[in-house]
Amino acid sequence: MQFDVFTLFPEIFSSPLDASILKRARESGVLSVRLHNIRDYATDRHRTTDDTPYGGGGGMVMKPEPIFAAVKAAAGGEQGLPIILLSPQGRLLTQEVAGSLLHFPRLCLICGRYEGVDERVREHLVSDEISIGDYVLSGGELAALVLIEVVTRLLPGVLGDPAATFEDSHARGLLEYPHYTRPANWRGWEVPEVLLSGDHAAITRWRREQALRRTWQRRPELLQRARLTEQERLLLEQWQKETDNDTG
Ligand code: 9D3
Repeated sequence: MQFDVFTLFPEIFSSPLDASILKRARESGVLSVRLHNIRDYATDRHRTTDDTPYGGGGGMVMKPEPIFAAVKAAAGGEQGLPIILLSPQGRLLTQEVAGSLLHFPRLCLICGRYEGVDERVREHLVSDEISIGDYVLSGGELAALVLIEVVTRLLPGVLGDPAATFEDSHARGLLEYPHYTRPANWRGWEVPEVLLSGDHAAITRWRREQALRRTWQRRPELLQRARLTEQERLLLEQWQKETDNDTG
């Protein structure tokens, strides 16, 4: 998978792409990230990439010409090539959205800065607009890195054990169960006995219940779309009755 990233701050990408999973994916050839500095495509003497907004108001807006020129130079008019703007107004990045991007061999990511980009970039260049959540970043770069990481983890051969990916909490639509490692007793804090029992059926049951309970307590909205067994639905009903009794 190839990402072409358009940014005024390519240096932001160095460390994240040069460590851990993203580093290995690049070394193995599964992932390629090409960084394009938008400033290199500004043609005036000061290589200007931003300007004051028409109509007034504070802040600066990214000029359209250098962005169009950069994308044209890197991607030409390649048919069906997604050109994604990272923006607070985009659709929310989810595991499902990441999965839908997987079948493209190549993606262009435009990172905005300042107050945003000239609207004509959106209207006439961009094919998709993605946000990573409802909080304020200084620009699209960290969001682009999040997108690259989320998508890369889904590429075949990137993670060691595909079964582990499948069991990922978010794959099942639930939060994770609690994890423990040695020592079994640390400062008097014990690991739950069932995990030491060697009874794999009991361990699986315990983990399912823990994952379900956590989701119900912390992210109940996830339960609407979670893939649950009949057993799990009964447990939920039972917990709900218990709370209704306690609070009623
Ligand atoms: C404080 C500035 N805001 C004025 C109302 C608007 C604003 C402009 C530009 C807020 C953030 C940004 C820069 N953010 C991104 O480019 C961005 C982003 C984000 O801020 N949150 C979540 N996802 C994304 S993707 C790109």
